[in-house]
Amino acid sequence: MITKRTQVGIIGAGPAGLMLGRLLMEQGISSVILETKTRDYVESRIRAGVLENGTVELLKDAKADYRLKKEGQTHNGLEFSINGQRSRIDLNYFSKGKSVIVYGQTEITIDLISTHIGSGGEIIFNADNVLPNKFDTSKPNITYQHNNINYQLNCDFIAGCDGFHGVSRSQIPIKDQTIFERKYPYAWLGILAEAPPPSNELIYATHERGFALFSMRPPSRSRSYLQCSPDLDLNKWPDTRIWDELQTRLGSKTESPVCEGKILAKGVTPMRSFVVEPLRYGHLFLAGDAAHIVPPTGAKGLNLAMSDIQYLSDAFLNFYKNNSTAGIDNYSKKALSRIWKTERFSWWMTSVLHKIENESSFDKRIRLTELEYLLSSEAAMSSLAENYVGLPF
Ligand code: RFL
Ligand code: PHB
Repeated sequence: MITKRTQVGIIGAGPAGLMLGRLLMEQGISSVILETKTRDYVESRIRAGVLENGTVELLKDAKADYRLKKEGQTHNGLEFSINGQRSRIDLNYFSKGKSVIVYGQTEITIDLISTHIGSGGEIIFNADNVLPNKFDTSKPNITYQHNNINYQLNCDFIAGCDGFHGVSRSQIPIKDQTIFERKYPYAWLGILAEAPPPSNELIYATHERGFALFSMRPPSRSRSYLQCSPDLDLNKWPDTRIWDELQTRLGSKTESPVCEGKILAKGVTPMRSFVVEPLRYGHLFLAGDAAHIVPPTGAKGLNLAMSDIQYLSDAFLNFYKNNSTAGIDNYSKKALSRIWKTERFSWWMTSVLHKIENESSFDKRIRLTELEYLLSSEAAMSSLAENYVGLPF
């Protein structure tokens, strides 16, 4: 067993773990990031695409915004399509000057990894059997194997940034976790295609046949999603069927039809809302998808991981620079307050836009009326815009 030492041991090299490692390093605090997958795998995962201003600011602090500044697309509005009838919400106007940036999570991951390694940060990819230990004491450690050699990483704190299926949350005694969860009876079939999107802004569409989302990956690709059954068989969805369904749900009489092109990736994403409380157990802190999941309809998962990391890095900084535990003591409460507001928004966006099987005529009318109200009320549009561009970090 080889013993190593760092100040903060980070489990997971997703956006949360990478951002934490970067921000700590910028403040002179040491960390080691342990990741179970290969670098190639982590850098090719396709996920989020919409960034709030707070996330963009953190990427700047992390010195990982050099490509984002050139390639990110500012979006000042978004569209809703209801049974083919399209309406635009001016996010910039209703949020008093704010906007979102469209830039893929895949690119963010690549940029964070390259900046971190380029500035001497340590990320161990392909680490096996990563396990946080003794985190109920002030001398925790993480054990792992790498290239068949056993390691023990001693640290002051452990950050569990290992996503929903990671090991960190599962090591906290069940009796000390309170879990809040909602599963949705539908999923998303997502595609990335070599084809221009139907509009230069995102379109959230609800239709008799279900929800569809038309997004993009600048400069030239479209990223689209279709509401589908969680057990959808991808073999039964050849490209032509996907394009037809996207076209139908956008509305066949639309002035900007769906452009077809080579489909580069296809995948099914289940939908879930999940929160564990608290986010701290002794010297182990959970952040990002390890602690909470939102359904992707509001584009919030990555952004929420970033606000956790802002609070957690500030807390560690306060500990190391000012010898104060106030930040780490307050981390869970502070992060959960923003998490729950974002959970509410994501649940609401999801519920009003998706069709459920056997929906009663009353429930359907209420759902459509909610959308009609949204698109006709300045107060409702302001509320949507405030949440979509992101509540303050
Ligand atoms: P991640 O990205 O899951 O990273 C966790 C990392 O931990 C590693 N890991 C381990 N490492 C060591 N030891 C173990 N035992 C480990 N177990 C796991 C994993 O390999 C991985 O590298 O979590 P993180 O960092 O908290 O980041 C969260 C975001 O990835 C997630 O919330 C977003 O992608 C959600 N999301 C969206 N968020 C947005 O803000 N805007 C969007 O537009 C948006 N769209 C989406 C999305 C998620 C989607 N899917 C596929 C779930 C669209 C989709 C389709
Ligand atoms: C995406 O571009 O992947 C995306 C955009 C908006 C969402 C979810 C995903 O709400």
